[in-house]
Amino acid sequence: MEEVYIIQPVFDAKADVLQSEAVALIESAGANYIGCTRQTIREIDPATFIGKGKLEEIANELKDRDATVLFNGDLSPSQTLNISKALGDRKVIDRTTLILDIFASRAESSEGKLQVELAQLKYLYPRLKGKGSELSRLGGGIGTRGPGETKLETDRRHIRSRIHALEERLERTEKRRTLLTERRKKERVKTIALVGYTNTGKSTLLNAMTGADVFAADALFATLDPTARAFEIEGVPFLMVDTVGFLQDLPHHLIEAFKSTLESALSCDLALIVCDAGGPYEMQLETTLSTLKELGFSSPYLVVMNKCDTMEYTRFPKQCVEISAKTGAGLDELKRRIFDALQDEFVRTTLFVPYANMAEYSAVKGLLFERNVIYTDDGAFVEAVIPAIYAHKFQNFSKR
Ligand SMILES: Nc1nc2c(ncn2[C@@H]2O[C@H](COP(=O)(O)OP(=O)(O)OP(=O)(O)O)[C@@H](O)[C@H]2O)c(=O)[nH]1
Ligand SMILES: [Mg+2]
Repeated sequence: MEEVYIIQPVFDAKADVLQSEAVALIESAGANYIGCTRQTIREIDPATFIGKGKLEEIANELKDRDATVLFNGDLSPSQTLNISKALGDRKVIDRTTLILDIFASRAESSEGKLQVELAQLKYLYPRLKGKGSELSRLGGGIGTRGPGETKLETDRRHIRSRIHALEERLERTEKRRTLLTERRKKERVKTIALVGYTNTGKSTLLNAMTGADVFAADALFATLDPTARAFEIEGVPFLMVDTVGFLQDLPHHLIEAFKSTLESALSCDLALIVCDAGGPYEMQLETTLSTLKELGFSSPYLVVMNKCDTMEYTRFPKQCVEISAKTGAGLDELKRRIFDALQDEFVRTTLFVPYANMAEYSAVKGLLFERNVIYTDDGAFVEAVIPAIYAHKFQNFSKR
């Protein structure tokens, strides 16, 4: 198993969370974390980011080991090269390379695979400036694995044409997806998007709400591709969409790579921002909101505090919905809150349809959701939920 040693640059108090996340990321990539060095940064060394003295110490500590070094931040191509040289030609990866590697192993849809491979190659290309020695420095493992079982193209001469081909194919899938989104909009099924920090339980919640069987695991970025499942509240069908989790300092061009798939999920009627009630939920919420802002998100949202089963008591503002996707606690309340949040979109009413007008009613009844029908001597009482935009079509049947 690939061994990974972390260099953690320290700018402020955020470093602790970033460091423990890096350990989780290493494990999510199927590698083995072996140790860490922290370096407080007052001034960035343009050549090697951290000081030469520190690099000598690390070189010494690792001299008998074949470990990969993760720099838990973003490095320029030449900094990566210089650190690698200072550590005796050791394999050095940065945070983006590691995250991309996990994304590659998680991508399932063909579009997701294309997006990840494209992001990987675009990131790798300028890092393969030199000839043989720099290429071989990458060796195998993290940073060289493409989506699925593929190995990334690491021949600089071939990368350009591969990038071009991927871009063309993505453009075609994008067009097809836009058509699908438009159709969904026309069918007027309301979509609820699950968004939030990685590992907060979004997929578990999707499964609990819809009876789906989506992969959920104690790993970072278990979900990559948006997945949609249908469910009902009060007889009204909804669509719930699961999305990729966010992370602090998620490299900007990673967001860029997923922008198109995320945008379609985020053009939802309501978003549920899922947080881990027992974790650093303030940071999770902040990260999620700022990432959403970057993506141009503007739909209404509810904040959902998940994993409340792990807490002895909770003290969240009452706007938050407290649930446990695992035990099912609070899910009925969540459904109520979803319905309430969308109340302007629906009219709950009871119609009276005289038997003489049944044909007229039948012609439009596909537009509403019947909850209960009671037949009487001269007609039927229909308890229904009507999408607000169609309310006028039922004016003739308003209850007497
Ligand atoms: N105790 C507890 N654990 C939960 C709850 N919901 C989810 N989990 C666990 O949290 C871990 C992450 O769950 P996922 O549903 O994969 O989380 P996610 O937000 O989809 O994560 P990514 O797709 O990786 O972003 C899993 O180990 C779940 O079993 C909950 O309500 N209580
Ligand atoms: Mg998930």
